[in-house]
Amino acid sequence: MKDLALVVVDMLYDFIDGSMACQEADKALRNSLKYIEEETSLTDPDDSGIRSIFPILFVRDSHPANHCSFHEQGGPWPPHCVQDTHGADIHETLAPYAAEDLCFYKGQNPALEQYSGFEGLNPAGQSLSEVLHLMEVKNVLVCGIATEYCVRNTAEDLLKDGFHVYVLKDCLAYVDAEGHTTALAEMEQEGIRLI
Ligand code: VGL
Ligand code: ZN
Repeated sequence: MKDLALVVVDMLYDFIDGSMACQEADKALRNSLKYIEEETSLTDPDDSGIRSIFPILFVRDSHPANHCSFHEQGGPWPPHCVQDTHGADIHETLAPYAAEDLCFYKGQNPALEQYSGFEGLNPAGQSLSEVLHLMEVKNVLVCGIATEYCVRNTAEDLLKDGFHVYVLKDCLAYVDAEGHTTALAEMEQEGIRLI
C-alpha cells in the first residue's frame, strides 16, 4: 500500500536507556516493534529480506559534540545522540527495518536546534517531505520519542505539508508526563489523529 508510510522518530539509545532516557521508552519501543512486525508478517514468506508493506522512515537526532542544545553550550539538554556514538544508534530491535536512504539526520549543525524531522536530510541530501512526496504517500503514521519535542514538531510539519497524520499513541515516550498529555491534546485540536 504505497499511500501509507510510518515515520519513526528518534528511537535512539540515548532517548531509550542513555543520557536522555525518556518515560515509557520501553513500552514505546515494544509497541512500535509489534506494530511493524504485524505489518511485515503480511509480506511474502519466500522473500528473505525484511520488508514491511509500507515504507518506514527514520528520523535521527545526530549532534556534533559541541551542539548548542547541550548544557555546556548553555542549552537545555545533557549531551545526547553525539554523531558516531552508541547513543545515536537506532535501537537494535528496530535497526533491521532501517534503510540508510530512509534515515533523516537532524541537529547536525552545531548552531541549530532542530526538533522536526522535516529539518533533517538523508545521505543523498533529500528531506523527509521530498521523499514522502516522491513515494506518493498520503497518510503518515508517526511513533517515537519525545512526544513534546520531535514527535510533535514532525507531526505538525507533516500536517502543514498536506499529509493525513496519525500518531500511534501507545508508541510514544516523553520527557514529562504533563507535557506529553498537553502535546497530545493540542495535536488533536490541530487535526492530527491519535490512534
Ligand atoms: C529531542 C530533545 C533534544 C527529541 C531531541 O527527539 O524529541 N528532544 N533533542
Ligand atoms: Zn537533540
